[in-house]
Amino acid sequence: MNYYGLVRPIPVRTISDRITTEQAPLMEIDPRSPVPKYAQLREILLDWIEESRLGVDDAVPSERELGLTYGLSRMTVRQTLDQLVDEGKLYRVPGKGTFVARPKIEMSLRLASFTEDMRARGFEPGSQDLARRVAPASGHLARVLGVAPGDPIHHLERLRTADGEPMAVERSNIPLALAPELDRHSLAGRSLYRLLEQEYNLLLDSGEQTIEAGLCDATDAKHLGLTAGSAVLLLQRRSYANGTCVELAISTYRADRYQLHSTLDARRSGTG
Ligand code: 16G
Repeated sequence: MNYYGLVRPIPVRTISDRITTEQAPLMEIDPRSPVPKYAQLREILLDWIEESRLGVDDAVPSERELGLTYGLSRMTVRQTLDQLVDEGKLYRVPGKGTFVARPKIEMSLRLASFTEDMRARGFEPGSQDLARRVAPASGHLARVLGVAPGDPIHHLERLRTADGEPMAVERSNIPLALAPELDRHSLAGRSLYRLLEQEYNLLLDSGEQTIEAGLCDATDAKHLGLTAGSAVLLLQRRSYANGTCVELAISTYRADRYQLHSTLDARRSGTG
């Protein structure tokens, strides 16, 4: 932890040192700025993190020290730290202090398996079976999967981990007719998509997904090591192989570890 190293040599850049406003990071609190002081301090702390002056798990200087360095009241400093904790940029350890959190994982918006996605990011994917059963499709599930009501459906509930850390609870619904003996294969530490491809020749080639904000219920909170009511991302994904719906997955992802990122295209139709 470079706690002390940090507090001493913070170079304070003044307005007159600036070459351009874009190049010059805001390094001091400007009392005349219309930007509230807690928000200015937030920018400063974000600069420290982005410029790697504060690394993951490094301690942030105490409220008292930040207050002294920047001439701010403890209440203002606390407001900044609270906000950064809420945003998942910092975390608190009671009795120890406030530390820099790991960056969130960007949720893949491609049709990739969890295993593939985690490996691509340098994490070791893991999977624990939570529940498995075969049950007749309700009218709703039958409609979503494109089968007849009452058709047998595999329900697989898995806890997905990255480097051993719980990340998501995934509940997959797969028509039994497409993967007849799926329930005889253990999925612990194994890729479902791989198994579907190798054993049933089902290569998932398209999908659709909705993502919404939600609050974690008590069951998933226990699996994910969260408090019930924590923010989560709720995903519903339908995946297809050659036009046939193979899986409806209903998943709960930790919102403190995942974020969405997409590139935006401003081109409008008709403008070439
Ligand atoms: C993804 C899918 C899930 C699928 C799983 C298979 C989402 C958000 N994710 O995590 O539907 O079951 O990949 O992963 O729906 P696996 O092949 O590693 O078991």
